[in-house]
Amino acid sequence: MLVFKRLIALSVAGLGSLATTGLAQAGYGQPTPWQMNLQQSASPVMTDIVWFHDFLLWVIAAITLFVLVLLVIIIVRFNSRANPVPSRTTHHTALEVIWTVVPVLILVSIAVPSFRLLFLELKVPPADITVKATGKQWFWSYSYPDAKFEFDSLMLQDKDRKADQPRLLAVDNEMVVPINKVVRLQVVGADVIHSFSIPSFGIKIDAVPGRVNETWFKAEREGMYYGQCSQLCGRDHAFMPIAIRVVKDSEYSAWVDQAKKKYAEGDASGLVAAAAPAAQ
Ligand SMILES: [Cu+2]
Repeated sequence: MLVFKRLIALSVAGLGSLATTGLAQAGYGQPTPWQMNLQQSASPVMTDIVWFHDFLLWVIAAITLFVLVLLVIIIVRFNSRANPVPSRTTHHTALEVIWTVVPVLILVSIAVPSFRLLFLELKVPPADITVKATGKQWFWSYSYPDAKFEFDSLMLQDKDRKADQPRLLAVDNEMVVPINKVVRLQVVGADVIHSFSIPSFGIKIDAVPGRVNETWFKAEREGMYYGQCSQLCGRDHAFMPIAIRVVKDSEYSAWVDQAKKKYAEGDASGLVAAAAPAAQ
């Protein structure tokens, strides 16, 4: 019993200390100190992912508690002191049917929303704009095939970073997309396998050399959204963040006009050559 009391005291103390450090509500687009959950959703897919995650958490918690209760009953009621003469029961048809059917029902209730989510992620709806992201050692290039320009996006060094820009996540040239528009995202690797990931949009897709992977997102909230390369890709893997700025339609068209001039062809290819001197 002393062990139980100590365990309870320990968990109460643990919860208390978590509460006082301020169990952080997860933020949008980037991690927050002491974050305890997924980043907040800014796209329909992520909203479903968050729902599915929470739903599974309840299912898992219920199963774990149920098993714990069974174990405690067995320990208390069926130990050799409390129950010196064990029953010799070996079959119980009703019980066996229940413990087969109930888990099947639980699995079906998980499978249905799981497949629905999978199809939502995989089936790209008719897109408003297309952006192609190319993973390179060790930065990303974004190309807007409709507007015909391409540019490189490199992590900002500490000396170039403004106060409101997050360390290791902010970049020099952000990908810009309009709000509430379906963005078809094509992802490819130029040298090795990278992975394109933005937690708040619920996307993570491998960038494989010689193969175009496709996914989509619809940003439902303006602001900055950050992610990181999520496939170990070499020396500077930790330093090739992804930054997407979501803006109003009018700001987006203004940005496209300006970007067409800024990233006029020729400049971009020069940048690529300069930024990737030695792939390994
Ligand atoms: Cu990487």
